[in-house]
Amino acid sequence: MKGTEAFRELVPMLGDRPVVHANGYICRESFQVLDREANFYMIGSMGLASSIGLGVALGRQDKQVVVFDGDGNVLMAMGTLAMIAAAAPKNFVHVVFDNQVYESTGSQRSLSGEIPLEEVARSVGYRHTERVTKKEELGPAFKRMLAEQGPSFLLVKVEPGFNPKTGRVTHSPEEITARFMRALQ
Ligand SMILES: Cc1ncc(C[n+]2csc(CCOP(=O)(O)OP(=O)(O)O)c2C)c(N)n1
Ligand SMILES: [Mg+2]
Repeated sequence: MKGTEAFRELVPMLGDRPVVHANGYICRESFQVLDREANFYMIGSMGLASSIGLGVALGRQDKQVVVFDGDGNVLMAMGTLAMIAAAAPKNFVHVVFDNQVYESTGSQRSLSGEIPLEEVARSVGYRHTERVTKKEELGPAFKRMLAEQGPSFLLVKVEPGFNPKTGRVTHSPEEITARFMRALQ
């Protein structure tokens, strides 16, 4: 499945849950499918969506918080997986779109072909982890993630194939922050 297909499948299932996005194409794909006030787009800083999502989950335990992450982002911030597992927020759902490359910067190969990231998450102590490779498995797997106690980790294997003509997130970082905080109120 293509990344865009995966986003089209998951976005309608989000309800009003806050979603923290990793930088690059993850933000851009999701923004293209549906821009939501409850979307926080991390523009620029790679690796930090998971720690921002952890902060939101700990601060707002009444909300289920979703992180849309990339394989390169997770590899860059692997220590954050341990931090999330140790803090063990029940309301934390980590979704990783794994295309095995750093697609946003020219598709340099990442290590996720050799290192199963959901196994890493399981080893450090995420309560629920799954890997999905087929499009028809994705919706049911995400539904299970939303129903389970977290922290949960869903690895979604996608083919690289982002359309570079897809626009960028047009909101400024200040606007993104203000909207996101409004959506959390
Ligand atoms: C600290 C830092 N290093 C490098 C970059 C450049 N950069 C932006 S997106 C990206 C690739 C992200 O890879 P991945 O998480 O796998 O997402 P994909 O692009 O494959 O969707 C890189 C290297 C950056 N923005 N910040
Ligand atoms: Mg990638």
